[in-house]
Amino acid sequence: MPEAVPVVPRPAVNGTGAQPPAQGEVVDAVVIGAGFGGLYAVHHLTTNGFSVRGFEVGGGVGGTWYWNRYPGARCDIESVEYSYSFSEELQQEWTWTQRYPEQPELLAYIEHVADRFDLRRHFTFETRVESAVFDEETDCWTVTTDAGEQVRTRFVVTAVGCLSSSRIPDFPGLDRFQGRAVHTGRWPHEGVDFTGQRVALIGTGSSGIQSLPLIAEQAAHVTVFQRTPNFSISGANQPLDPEQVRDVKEHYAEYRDQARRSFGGSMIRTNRVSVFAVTEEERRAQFEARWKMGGFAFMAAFEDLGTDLAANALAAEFVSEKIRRVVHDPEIAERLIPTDHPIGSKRICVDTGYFETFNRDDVTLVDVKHTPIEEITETGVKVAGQVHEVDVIVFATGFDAMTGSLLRMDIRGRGGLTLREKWAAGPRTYLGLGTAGFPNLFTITGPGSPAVLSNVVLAVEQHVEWIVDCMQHMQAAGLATIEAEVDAEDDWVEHVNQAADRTLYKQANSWYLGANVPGKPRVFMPYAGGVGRYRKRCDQVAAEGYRGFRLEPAAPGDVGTSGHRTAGALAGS
Ligand code: N01
Repeated sequence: MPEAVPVVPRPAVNGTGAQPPAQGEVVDAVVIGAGFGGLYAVHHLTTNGFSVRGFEVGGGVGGTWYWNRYPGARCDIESVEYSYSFSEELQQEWTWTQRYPEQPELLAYIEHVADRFDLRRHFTFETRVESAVFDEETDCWTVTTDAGEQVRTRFVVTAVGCLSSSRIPDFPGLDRFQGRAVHTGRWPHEGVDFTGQRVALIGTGSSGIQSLPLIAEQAAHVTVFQRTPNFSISGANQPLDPEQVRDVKEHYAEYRDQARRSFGGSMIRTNRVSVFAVTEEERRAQFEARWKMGGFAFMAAFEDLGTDLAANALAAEFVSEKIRRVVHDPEIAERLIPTDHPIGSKRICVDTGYFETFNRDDVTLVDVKHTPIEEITETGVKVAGQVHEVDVIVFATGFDAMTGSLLRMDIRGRGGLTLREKWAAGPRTYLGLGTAGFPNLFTITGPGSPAVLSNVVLAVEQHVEWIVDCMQHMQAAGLATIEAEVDAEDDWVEHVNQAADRTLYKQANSWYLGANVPGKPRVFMPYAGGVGRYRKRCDQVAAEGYRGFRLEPAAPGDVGTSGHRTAGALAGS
């Protein structure tokens, strides 16, 4: 029986920058990113005795909520659900004020978590990980940052976020624009004062839809450049009722358990009835009731809305009617109604007053589907030969989703294979957690996992807990590496595809498929088989000795004195 792998003593960490990084130090894990995933990874790893270095590009914690500070930025999952469940004390002591929290409240929550669990000291901020290279001799990764620091580590845990690589399309003339240009996903911390400004808003996904009403309130004029209309449902946002908060807090364990076993990772209950099994009157009543609930609850009105095109069309028609009723100008209403994709096949937008904003005299809608943006000029945005003159351009043009931030780093596994090479035709993972050829690399909310189709906070908790359990198992069993097997990975990729084929997701040109990035392989990246089923599968794999992963002890004679390679042994080598 091999002896337990010693854990290296906690390394000197840079934290808020007070301590200089030690060159060449060795840790158990490097965690990349200080959003929801990275913070919990660092917390769970360190409380279980692992030594950790964290790196974060931003100047503080928060991830998505650090960067997305545009007006109207808020979550589309209810606050009482979009929060950590790992600490009962935390759940009880934090009180949300709104049904869908705004960015400042979300950031305040994450900062509170970082302070409460003293997590900042493990991170080096304003530092980008440039590369991670696996050394087969020592079973160790070398992580290099843009500050030139190198850290050797047994494990690399990426928590880089699925929507963190913001993207401005390559519009000709972009550099010539003399006004101000901002991207919603990299919003200036000091805010943008739109008072008296003529604004171009390019993009009508969630970010554009959330920001338009507030920008329009301030600006002199907003021109919205729409390529594809989107389905959006009012969030019916409101201050939280203290009674409801009390109830949730009282029954948190039960609610969380329900969410973990659900399809979408939330407490929304799907009405397990086909839309065709009810009368037209009952159908309307159900749609209406769900519409009043607001947000994602609408798509759970009937069980077949996400899988049956005819069922879906009924839901789409109901929402289209709502748009027609809100937007006064029938011609503009028609232009705002999506016709090219089933409702829900792109992530539903949850808005506050989006469609109403088009009734304002100072808001203009410009179609850029049939006549795409030709160029950005010194003074504005040119479409169909006409320059729309503006002072500010807001790019709400989205992200290189799910793989962008991973592939931006130079990650090299066995034989020097780069992750970019391996994923050239689309990401390939086993359970979204690991990828063959890259031992001891874990991807929190990686492609092939359901994270982006669910409540991402519960999703990251599940991944972090699975990863730390696995590392503890390896520690106890004296194992040096864990790596996805090619066969298991192939099977999982096929399973992910089949799960998507049972839905309508592939019928939209969405970021789920990489369709928003020219040249990106068209592969449906998230797992659409449901959060509950996915969790069961991950647990089963672990219970069966990490079936589908190859676990290996260190070769005798290699680094380390106890017959297996360890960070501790490496630290002393
Ligand atoms: O990005 P998007 P997003 N010319 O990719 C348009 C999450 N999120 O930042 O659809 C003209 O959805 C593009 O047009 P098209 C949420 O998961 C959550 O809005 O490609 N237009 C589209 O309209 C969401 O799904 C919240 O034809 C161009 C827009 O830009 C995800 O982030 C809030 C263009 C991009 O929409 C992404 O949302 C915000 C071009 N060349 C975001 N290129 C919450 O509520 C792109 N577009 C929690």
